[in-house]
Amino acid sequence: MAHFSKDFLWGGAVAANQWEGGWNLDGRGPAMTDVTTGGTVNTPRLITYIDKDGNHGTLTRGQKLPEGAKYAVLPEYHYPNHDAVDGYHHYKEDIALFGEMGFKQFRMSISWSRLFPTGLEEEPVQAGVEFYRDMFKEMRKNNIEPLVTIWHFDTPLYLEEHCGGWLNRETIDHFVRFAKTCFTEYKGLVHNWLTFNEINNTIMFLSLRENSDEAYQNAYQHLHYQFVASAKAVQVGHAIDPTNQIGCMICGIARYPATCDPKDILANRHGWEQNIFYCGDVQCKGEYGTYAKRLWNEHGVKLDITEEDLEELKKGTVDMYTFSYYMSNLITTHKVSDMVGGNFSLGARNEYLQYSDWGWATDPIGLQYYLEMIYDRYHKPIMVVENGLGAYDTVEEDGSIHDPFRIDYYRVHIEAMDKALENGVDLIGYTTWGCIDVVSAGTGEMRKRYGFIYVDMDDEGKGSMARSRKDSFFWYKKVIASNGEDLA
Ligand code: BGP
Repeated sequence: MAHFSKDFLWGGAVAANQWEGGWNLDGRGPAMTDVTTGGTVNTPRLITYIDKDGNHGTLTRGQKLPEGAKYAVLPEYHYPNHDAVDGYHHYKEDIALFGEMGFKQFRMSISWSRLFPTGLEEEPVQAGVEFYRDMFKEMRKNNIEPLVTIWHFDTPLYLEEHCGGWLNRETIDHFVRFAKTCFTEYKGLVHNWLTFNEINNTIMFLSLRENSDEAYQNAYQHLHYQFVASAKAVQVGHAIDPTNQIGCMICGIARYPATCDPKDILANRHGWEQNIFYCGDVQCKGEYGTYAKRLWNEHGVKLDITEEDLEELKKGTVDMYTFSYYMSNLITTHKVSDMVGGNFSLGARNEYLQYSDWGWATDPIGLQYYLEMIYDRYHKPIMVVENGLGAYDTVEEDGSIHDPFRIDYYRVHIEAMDKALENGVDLIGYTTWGCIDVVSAGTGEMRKRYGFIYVDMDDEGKGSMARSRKDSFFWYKKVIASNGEDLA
């Protein structure tokens, strides 16, 4: 007998910049993803610009724009997020397919620059507001509860380029105005919200790119402003509609020490603090953990934090903890010869686990471990709002798509959630990542597919955008209909 409650929120998730497309339609302004090319598992996505002499150039994430240069869309590159999988024109069809699978909840995000093209406007673009309103109405028609991420990696490019982005305290106010617009316009249509997607990414993946004190200074400052923005948005959201449930969203990578060397045990513990607890503690408990001082001191970080900020953090704690879960990593202080390759994977290879084609370790026990540890830490309702396997799909001659590997991945993770429920975790929802194929965030590829629904679109931007049902579509439909009982 499975342990999912009768109102368990089964569903799927996407993000505006990876699903919607329509990047320059109806007044939308650009975001960083619109000047970002596609990459592969081994080659990074590039950010494109024109320098002050008119020469074309590229950067990788975290690199600074040269003096006088401007971000630009260049004709010699393909930008996969421009059209993505055209959810902008297919949302009715997509939501109907989610309804057919029996979704109770659909997680999506609102593109900030579709409402506020530069981020600085006082009033939103009406076409953008209506687009999402119509989408929410469509979900309601299909008995699907929206779960709305307010920020999913898409600060308006103007704010990034001209105003210092999240290193400028004023961005807090721009974000809160955006969030307030969402809470006001969609009152009654939306009850469940997340402020910042994978907020901890800023610190978690930093060491993969660079290790300078300046980089840490910027990362912790950026995070502090986002914490304050989140806390203020939570208060505004509650004031506008007290029934709103607002959550944090953490990139949940479980981590284990690679050996029993006490140095590895401590390094692993410190890794949990820096990468996972740092953000969750502030957003759930309303204050920085005791270890925060150690983390700042390690890099000589001095933050702009006011007394008023600390008050806001206390008043704006979240109602629920949500996280993405794809994999676990091994942490060690020893030199290792067998490192895991692939984007976003860190550390040594775990000989007990299997790895995906993108180097991500499939580890359902890591999900159970994470759920039990986090619930015990915060005692707040939890949702797993991303989980899935990025994999290659083959379309057969008759159009069918057989994806048993995806079904196998989901089965073991749903079983792990069931165990955590049995052990007392208040897990209330599950939205699989990329329930319909979308552009990969990490690599910009289309061929890294997660969906139950296939989209005919390739890495070069060729395809009809037609949707079709994979085998996993019918399987997940059965899982939801049986409330997690029938995983066969
Ligand atoms: C998370 C993001 C998503 C999503 C997912 C899968 O980091 O919140 O936006 O894309 O990871 O990652 P990828 O697309 O790189 O496979």
